[in-house]
Amino acid sequence: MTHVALESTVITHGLPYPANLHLAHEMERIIRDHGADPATVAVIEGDLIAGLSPQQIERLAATSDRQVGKVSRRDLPVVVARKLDGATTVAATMWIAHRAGIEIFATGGIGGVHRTSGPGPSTDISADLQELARTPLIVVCAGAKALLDLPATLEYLETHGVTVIGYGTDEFPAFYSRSSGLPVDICCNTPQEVAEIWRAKRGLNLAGGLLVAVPVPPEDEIPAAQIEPHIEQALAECEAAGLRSAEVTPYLLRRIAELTGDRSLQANLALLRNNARVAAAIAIALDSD
Ligand code: PSU
Ligand code: MN
Repeated sequence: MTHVALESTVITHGLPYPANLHLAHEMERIIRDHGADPATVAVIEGDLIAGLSPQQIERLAATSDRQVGKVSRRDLPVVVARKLDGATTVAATMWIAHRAGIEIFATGGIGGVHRTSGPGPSTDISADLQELARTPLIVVCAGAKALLDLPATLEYLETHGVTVIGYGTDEFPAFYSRSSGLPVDICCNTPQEVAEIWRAKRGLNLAGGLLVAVPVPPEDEIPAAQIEPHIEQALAECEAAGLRSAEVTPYLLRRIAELTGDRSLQANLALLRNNARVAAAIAIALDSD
């Protein structure tokens, strides 16, 4: 069995209904069509699940107004103890997927180091980055949104020993945009190349994950200059509203989606489908050694 894990915060907090529901089912279908098995991850009534049923996906997707909490590593003991539902972030999905014996995970954008308007570095650093440093899983993403401090995000990953692979690119992609001007550690052009690096990492017993960054398909790209004014507006509104901690990312995601309209939603859906394809191909390559 070659499983590809999928997260659920993107379903509850990252995309509007019903596009989120269709996308969640579509990513599973793409993975199956490539000969691998999807495992969408979430917490349901306190149980950690790697492989939601279609009904469970529907239940998460249809919850409006964030009735289902966003669950990162620190929230896991709380939702388990209280037998709650929870939508897992990249960090919590990695932890649960690894525990279930899964080696690869497809998502859209990872969390990172937030931008700061004041002096000095930001202290808002997503738990996704820590998780990449400690949990052994291949994470396929489209980079990270430019609402984050991308140079600081890549430096954090470097400091913590996370190899960043550009898939068909030398640059770290910026989610809606294919390039950020920031170099990745290594470029791979085939699933086999990624599988070889993963095997070497395992053979060396090196802790932590491997980040595979895949640019959004060219036809769905939104140039950085078009997104940037909207990002700046959303960041200013977020600061004015005094939002902190786990509220920041969902607020920014929602606001940028509102400000950029249908085009950003289409780009978001396209890159998620693309990442499901790439992750499934890598999963098959891992399986055939
Ligand atoms: N970035 C996106 N889309 C998302 C997320 C981030 O472009 O859906 C979600 C992911 O689940 C990610 C989480 O793990 O937000 C990060 O939240 P925070 O920054 O609070 O760690
Ligand atoms: Mn944060």
